[in-house]
Amino acid sequence: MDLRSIFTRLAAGAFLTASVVANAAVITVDNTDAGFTSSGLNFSTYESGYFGANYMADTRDSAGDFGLWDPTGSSDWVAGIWKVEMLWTSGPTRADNAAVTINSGSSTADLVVNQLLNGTVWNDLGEYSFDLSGASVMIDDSNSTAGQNIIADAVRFTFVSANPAAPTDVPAPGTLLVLLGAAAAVFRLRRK
Ligand SMILES: [Ca+2]
Ligand SMILES: [Ca+2]
Repeated sequence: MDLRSIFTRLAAGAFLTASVVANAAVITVDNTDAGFTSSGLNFSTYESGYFGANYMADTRDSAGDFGLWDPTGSSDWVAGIWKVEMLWTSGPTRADNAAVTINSGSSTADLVVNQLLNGTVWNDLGEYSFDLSGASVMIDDSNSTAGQNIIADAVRFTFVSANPAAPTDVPAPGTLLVLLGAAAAVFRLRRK
């Protein structure tokens, strides 16, 4: 095999690896999906660039509005590290301080998202370690002031890696000392 064909095969292998990564589990939860729940939000198609059939906007001056995306109903959902991205539509009344809570199932991370910026594109909210159950992303209007509204459209979860497992097959230090002691005893017996 000449160098050129080796490089061609290496390139094909790299491409295959890249495509496997690209095809890793991606779960998109839209505001019209079963995994989405909300309170105080209204459907809208007023601004373009939404994901799916529509998006939802809050009622501004009434408090307690929220939208929640739960990916755990998907057959692709597993415990592990997932990248979280959120899409909203652009508009002049968007909240610049939307409260977003990432719930891992056993702990939460609080973010503040500026929805006046980067509308209609997937916005990277970071990578988080999630449990098998209880995982969700929630947006609410607890930071919003009069005239601001939060937008709930779609959240995309992309699998990154499994959670690192705790080692289970390493002998405890005491076990190792017992083994060394036994080896020394055998050695002494042989010398006798
Ligand atoms: Ca939508
Ligand atoms: Ca509100």
